[in-house]
Amino acid sequence: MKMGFRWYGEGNDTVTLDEIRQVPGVETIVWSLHHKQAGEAWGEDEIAAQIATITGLTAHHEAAGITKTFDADVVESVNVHESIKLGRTVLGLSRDEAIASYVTTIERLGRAGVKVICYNFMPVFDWLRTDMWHPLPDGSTALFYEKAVVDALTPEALIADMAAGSGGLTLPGWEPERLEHFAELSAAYDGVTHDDMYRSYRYFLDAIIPTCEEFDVKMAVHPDDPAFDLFGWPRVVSTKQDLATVLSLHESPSHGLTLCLGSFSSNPEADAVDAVRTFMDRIHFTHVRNIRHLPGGDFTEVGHRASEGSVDIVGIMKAYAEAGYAGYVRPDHGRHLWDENTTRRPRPGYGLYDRALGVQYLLGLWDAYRY
Ligand code: DNO
Repeated sequence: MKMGFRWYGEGNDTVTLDEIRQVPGVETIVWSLHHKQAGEAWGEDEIAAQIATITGLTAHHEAAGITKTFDADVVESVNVHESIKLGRTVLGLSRDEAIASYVTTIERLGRAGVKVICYNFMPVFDWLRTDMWHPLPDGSTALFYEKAVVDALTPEALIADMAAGSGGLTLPGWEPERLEHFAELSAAYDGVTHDDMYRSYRYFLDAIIPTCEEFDVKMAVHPDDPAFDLFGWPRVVSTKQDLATVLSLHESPSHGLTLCLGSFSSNPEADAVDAVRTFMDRIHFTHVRNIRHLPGGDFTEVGHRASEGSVDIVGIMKAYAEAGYAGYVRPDHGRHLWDENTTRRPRPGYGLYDRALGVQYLLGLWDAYRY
């Protein structure tokens, strides 16, 4: 198992690489080129520059005797254009044009040494919460999902709300350029079924997997978050059955999962440990975090420790350790602690401290079960 930590890039993250360097056990920086739009091919030079920033040490490090380095094996995310999910031209781009750009990006990332690409297949937008700074009893804040709020809101109002809560930073998968076309996108999903989505998904995989195999890149789909349909749009990576269906669309080992246990567990019926054990061979990357279910379909995010929430984090890490899991892992959304609630104001869920605590908890369990 290789421990990773998500980083949004210089000038785009309140956390620095030098801070992450001091979190014991972190070997991999999970990165992306966040300015790239879905459907746009990533340039070789910009890929090389970002990898150099992540993996390199400067004269300042040398002078200070700092030698610890990271690898840049995991990219999260390369976003999938809506035309690919819909199987037709949308926002002026045909699905085959969008796929051609995606293939170019895979090839360039593979040549640059990237091993895993995380992505999602959610209609219109990525993860969703109703409050980014929900107060917890200990004075920290965390991401919160209130079902009644989502049920009562239009997607447009929700987007305005999330944009306001994001502290001016772009949320992953919520590129402003894409949201400008929200009405068109929303209409494009009218009448689209889950089966239609699976058909488009298979077409996408058939088109990209040969390149993944050639360049030794593993595609790793992230579950829907939350893991159920929203606003009547078809989400196809939510339940255990969905994960099995998705994996059956292409048998190549280059097609696997980013098993995000927090997202998967947002459906109270989900059994996270069972999913880990069932899909172990196809898990290339995993996000391990905890949430607590509340009455009425709400949930709050909490610290990583099992007893803080509803997700069996101990059982999850035991399952990985017993299988000798060799893929990548990262802690996920942390609470916001200490100066993060006052001066630092990180990206919601992506502060430094609680994720650093999470790393230590996950590695503690791994070490205890592994040796
Ligand atoms: C949320 C993240 C997701 C994830 C994408 C993958 O914090 O886990 O935004 O990166 O869904 O494409």
